[in-house]
Amino acid sequence: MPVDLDPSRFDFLDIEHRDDGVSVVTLNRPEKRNALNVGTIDELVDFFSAAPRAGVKSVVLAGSGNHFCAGLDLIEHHDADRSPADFMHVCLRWHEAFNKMEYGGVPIIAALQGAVVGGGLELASSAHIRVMDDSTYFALPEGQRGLFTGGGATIRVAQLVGKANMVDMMLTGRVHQGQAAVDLGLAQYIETERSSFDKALEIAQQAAANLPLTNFAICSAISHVQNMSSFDAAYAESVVAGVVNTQPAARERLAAFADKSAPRTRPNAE
Ligand code: 1HE
Repeated sequence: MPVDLDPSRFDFLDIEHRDDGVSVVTLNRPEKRNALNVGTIDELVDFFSAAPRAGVKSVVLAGSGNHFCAGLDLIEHHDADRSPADFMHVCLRWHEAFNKMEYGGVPIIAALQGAVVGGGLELASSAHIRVMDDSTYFALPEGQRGLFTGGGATIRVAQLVGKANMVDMMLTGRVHQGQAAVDLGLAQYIETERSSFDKALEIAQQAAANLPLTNFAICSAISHVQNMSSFDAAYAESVVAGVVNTQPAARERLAAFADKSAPRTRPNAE
């Protein structure tokens, strides 16, 4: 693993590079409920800027302790007594981190427990897949605190749950949990028998077995295409497919399908 992703460089993130190509990135301030201070955001920018070029095949994003993330570090924010321009720059840095995640091309699976609130939900919604368990709950308490979202919730949370549900969450502080949260679109998986981490790791291992260029397209092109007109999106999709679907390693996988050595796509029960 290149030196710029050496775990010792990170103070606010615990990083484990596993032999299977999965890197586990864990917010490491459980005593602060993993609230996002400036240092943590800086390290997320650093990690996710380098990950696509460092051979990281997929990432499990986790929080230590009983809560995934309590959002903006409200104490740091209070003590800093920021000007409007100061806080705008804080938010721009959050966007830098979260855009690196969403558009970076490396699959990120969020393992969620306890509170996933405010900026914690903005962080989770920048991952490509979210896994929750019985303890997980989602909320946007900014409305009650006299604040507004600044880390991309108006984009990503609104895309997940729809505008009306996001407005409801912000106006009323409504908390979503359990299967209802999955049905709303906040998570794709809910684990009741084991931890969200175990399931997230399993998914990350599955994703790591895909071809890197294919994963790059899945975890970059789909997001970019959503920002385009249908006309331009069709063009971009064709160009990406031209590159991805003719890569030598994909030809090998197609040959395995043709000679019947590759598994067929069938329901899990079969
Ligand atoms: C914090 C933070 C924080 C906890 N910033 N320090 N987010 C919120 O409004 C959520 C605020 N947090 C909470 O509602 C609760 O802490 C929890 C429900 C997440 C957890 O409750 P609990 O009882 O386990 O912990 P606690 O006793 O509230 O907090 C434990 C410690 O964590 C305590 O520090 P201590 O030094 O007094 O022990 C808390 O101060 C600290 N802590 N949450 C700083 N958020 C770009 S805009 C983004 C907008 C937002 O994200 S607004 C924030 C929304």
